[in-house]
Amino acid sequence: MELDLSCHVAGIKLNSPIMNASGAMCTTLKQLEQLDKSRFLSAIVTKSCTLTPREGNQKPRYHGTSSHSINSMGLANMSLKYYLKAAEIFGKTKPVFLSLAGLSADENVKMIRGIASSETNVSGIELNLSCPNVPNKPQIAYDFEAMGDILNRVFEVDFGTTPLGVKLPPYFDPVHFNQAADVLNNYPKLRWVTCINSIGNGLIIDPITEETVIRPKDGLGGLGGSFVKPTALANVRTFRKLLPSHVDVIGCGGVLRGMDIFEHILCGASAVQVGTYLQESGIAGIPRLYHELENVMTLKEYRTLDDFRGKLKIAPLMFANKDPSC
Ligand code: HRO
Repeated sequence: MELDLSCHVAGIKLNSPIMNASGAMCTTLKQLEQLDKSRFLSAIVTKSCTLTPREGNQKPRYHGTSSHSINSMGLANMSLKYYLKAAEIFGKTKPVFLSLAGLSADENVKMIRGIASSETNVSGIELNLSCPNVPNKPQIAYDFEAMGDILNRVFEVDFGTTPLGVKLPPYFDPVHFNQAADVLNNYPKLRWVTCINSIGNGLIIDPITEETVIRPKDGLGGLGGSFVKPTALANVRTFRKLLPSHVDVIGCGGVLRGMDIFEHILCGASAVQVGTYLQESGIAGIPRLYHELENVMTLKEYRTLDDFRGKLKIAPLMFANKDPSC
C-alpha cells in the first residue's frame, strides 16, 4: 500500500506533516538552511521576531535532554528584516511561516504591514501570543481582553491573502478553553492555531550541584518534551472541537517519536511542529520521525492522514465493575 503523508495548513499543501516549532533551530540563516535541506520537514517556521534584533536573556538559558527541555531565551532574535530575507531565500523551495512576537500591538501591526509591503515569499504569519520568557511581559493569550485587543488591531491591517495563525499557550481549565475559543471565533480570517507553546515557568534543578539549570528568572522557564505531550494533546483536541473546520490546528508539544505525531493527528492536528526533539537531535533525527509514522500507519492499515485525523475514540463505558476502588 502506498502511503500519502501530505496534508494542508491554511490551504497550503505540505508533503509531510512535520515542521519545526518556532525557536528550534530557526534563529540564524545557517540553521534555517539546514531546515530547508531536510526533505522530511515540509515547512519552515522562523524564530519569533521583533522589529529590531534582541539579544535575549542571560545565559545559560536553554537546557535540554533527549526527553525534555527548559528554556528562557527571552525572544532572542535577529529582527523581522532578517527573517524576511530568510523567507526570500528559502521560500523558493518550501513554505516559510514567519513567527512574530512584537512586544506591543503597535509593534505587531508594524511588522505585519512590513510583511504586506515586502516583495518576499512569506507563506504565512504565525503570531505568537504566548512567549513565557520576557521578564515583566505576561503571556498575552492568558489575558483574554488583551488577546482580543491585539487581534482587533492585527485583523484591521490589510495583509492580502497571506494566511495568519496564532500560537497559543497551554490552557488547563475548560473555562479557559471556551474563553479563548470565544475570542478566536470573532476573527473569520484566522487560519490556524498552534497548540501549544512551552508550559511556562517550570523549574528544573540539578540536585547534584543544587542549582537551577538555567539562569534567567531564577531558573524558571518554558518546558518542552515528553512531559508536555498530554497537555498539548488536550489543547489540540479541545480547540479542534471548539474552532470551525476552516481553522487548522497545528499540534506542538512532546513530539519525540512517530507515534507522537500519530497521536496529535488522531486528536485533530492538521500538521505537527517539533521543538525539543529537533533541538536535541538536529535535522538528522527528522527522517526517523517520518519513517516511524509511516510504520504506525502501515501497521494500522491507514493510507492517508485523513484516514485517522480527529478520529480519537472515547474509552467505552465499563459495565459491571464491582470493584469500588477503580
Ligand atoms: O524566546 C523565548 O524565550 C521563547 C519564546 Cl519567544 C516562545 O514563544 N516560547 C518559548 O518557550 N521561548
